[in-house]
Amino acid sequence: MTRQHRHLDEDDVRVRPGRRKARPRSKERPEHAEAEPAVVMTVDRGRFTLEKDDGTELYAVKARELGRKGIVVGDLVDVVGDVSGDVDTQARIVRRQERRSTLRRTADDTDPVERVIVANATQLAVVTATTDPEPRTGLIDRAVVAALDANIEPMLVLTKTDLKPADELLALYGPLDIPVFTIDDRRVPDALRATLADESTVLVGHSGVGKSTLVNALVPAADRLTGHVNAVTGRGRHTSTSVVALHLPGGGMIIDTPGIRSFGLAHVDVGRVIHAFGDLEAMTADCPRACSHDEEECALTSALADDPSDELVERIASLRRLIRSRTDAPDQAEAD
Ligand SMILES: Nc1nc2c(ncn2[C@@H]2O[C@H](COP(=O)(O)OP(=O)(O)OP(=O)(O)O)[C@@H](O)[C@H]2O)c(=O)[nH]1
Ligand SMILES: [Mg+2]
Ligand SMILES: [Zn+2]
Repeated sequence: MTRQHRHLDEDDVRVRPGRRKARPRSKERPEHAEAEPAVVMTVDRGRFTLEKDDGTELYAVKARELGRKGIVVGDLVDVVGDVSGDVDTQARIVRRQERRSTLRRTADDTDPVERVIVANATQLAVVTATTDPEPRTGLIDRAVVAALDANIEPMLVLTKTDLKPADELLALYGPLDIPVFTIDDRRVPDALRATLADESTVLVGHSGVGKSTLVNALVPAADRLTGHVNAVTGRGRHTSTSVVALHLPGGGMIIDTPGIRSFGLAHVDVGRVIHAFGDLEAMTADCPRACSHDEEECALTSALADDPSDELVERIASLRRLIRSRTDAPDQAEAD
């Protein structure tokens, strides 16, 4: 709409309010009625790669009317303009569909700026190497909490078991009752493939743990660049620099992300974490108001006194570790 048009409209309203010419939106912007649905596969400095339902890839920018509304990988959008997919043509994203889920993190726990990592994921796989780089349980716990908060199913993928067995991590995370898979020398177990089928799974973890290696094993055509881990520092090289979604051959999507150092949880309400543990939540009916579930007066503490079985002890300890991960100092100071 030009400036002159807008001015005329205002005049109309002022002078003859009852007789303003009706101008249906569809006539004003006929192209929006023809908008086509697409999914965002990559984002690179304001340029988006989209894929239409028929599999056509196209490039697009955000239409001005979207304003500050963020568009991230996984978003379902409506796109207008040249949607032929020809190189050198650009379409415009005019609408963002409602999101099924929004995975966010903040740089640290006091950072008010939330970064949306990905939209519409149904599962989050925390990828952790048994060694090279050394596992850090803080990041695992925090990523699990962020997933639970966002209504995304968490799972663990433990890589490099050919270099070091996963026993310690398996013992630590077993009681949480979330799916755990191990990867021996880059070989993807069938059970992991089955769990990823027809879902939209985002991979999250430190640099060098093998996220892109896993993507390449799952999607032979992916050709994701992989790096190596520095033998002296034990750190990855931050080989992947942007979020990329890929289709799995059997259906579903896998989303590769750049390695992260920490997972700030400033935006998370840990009160929601316990909902993911139905058996434990059922025991919290007699908790004091606003119980953190990590305190002496908590009903879980008395439940433990009644039933001090190893299973319950470990399960409650695991839940409380997750709850505490929100207030523990994040692995900030640790370098990438
Ligand atoms: N021995 C062994 N090496 C692995 C395994 N999985 C991955 N690697 C190696 O680990 C290194 C890092 O792998 P990447 O896939 O680049 O790691 P990434 O998580 O994508 O790292 P960023 O992109 O930096 O976040 C590469 O040299 C891989 O070959 C495994 O199961 N066993
Ligand atoms: Mg990578
Ligand atoms: Zn409680």
